[in-house]
Amino acid sequence: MSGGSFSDTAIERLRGGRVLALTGAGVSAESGLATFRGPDGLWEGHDPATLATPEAFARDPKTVWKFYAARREAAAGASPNPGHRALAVLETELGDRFLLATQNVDGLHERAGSRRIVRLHGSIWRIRCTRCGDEYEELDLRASARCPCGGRRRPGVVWFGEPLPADAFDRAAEAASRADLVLVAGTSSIVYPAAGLPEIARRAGAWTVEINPQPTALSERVDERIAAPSGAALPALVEAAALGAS
Ligand code: BJW
Ligand code: ZN
Repeated sequence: MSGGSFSDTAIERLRGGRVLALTGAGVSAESGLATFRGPDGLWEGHDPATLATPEAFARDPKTVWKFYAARREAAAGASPNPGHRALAVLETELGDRFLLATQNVDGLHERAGSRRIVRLHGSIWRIRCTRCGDEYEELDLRASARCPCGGRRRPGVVWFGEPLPADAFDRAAEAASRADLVLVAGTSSIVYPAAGLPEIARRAGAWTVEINPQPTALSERVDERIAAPSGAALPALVEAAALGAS
């Protein structure tokens, strides 16, 4: 599929301005990972967005752990796609003019090479004890659900009603308020506060571009829409700006 045609404004701002990229589950769809609210959006009969809640964990921790164990396994078996890699190229080319704020917890951006990254919703590769608070990186897929202190462990992700990791939203909001260009890729833009970042940027004068094959809650409030998969559109953008050529 074509990567869509970006405006001159987007290309110019990419070449010379500050850029914030905001990503969601759709960016990993072409790596074979399920989105939250897609047509194939059920996991063993459960709505994933309902499983990703403190209430579900309190009621039925085994099912919630099974859901995250399955996602850890799927993510471990997946590879970054050209969309992830294009964002890593942008970071290499733009340096401190670039920041990636992701809602994704799968680690694929990091595996593609992104380092200037804010993880708004945590990581499935981190685990935290709900009793003693011990938090650590756990890459072993058979992570134990019990801490030595006797407490129950949980995935190090952000569920509905929980605050985002300290500083994560502030860093992203600061980048939004200073951005010349915002690229919003692969998100339905219904989950706040992440979904509010493009509006912060736009009010401060940024040009906002949505990359998503489907219209979303944000579509009518962006300057430009690229109706294409991010795995095609983001590399096309890098190429159009003649970045990452060497
Ligand atoms: C493609 C594609 C391809 C497909 N290429 N695209 C203001 C108004 C109303 C409500 C609120 C508000 N502020 C806060 C709230 C409450 C709540 C909220 O937003 N609710 C709304 C649903 C109404 N927010 C919260 O509770 C947040 N916390 C908070 O506000 O705390 C306040 C607080 C402060 C102090 C003390 C205590 C509290 C936390 C939100 C946490 C969200 N967590 C989850 C789970 C994370 C862990 C996990 O992954 O399991 O995050 S829910 C889920 O949704 C996940 C995602 O990151 C997030 C967003 O989903 P995303 O990424 O957009 O995926 P989809 O599936 O929705 O969309 C995929 C898109 O991709 C689609 O558009 C496709 O078309 C597209 N696509 N293929 C490009 N190839
Ligand atoms: Zn503990």
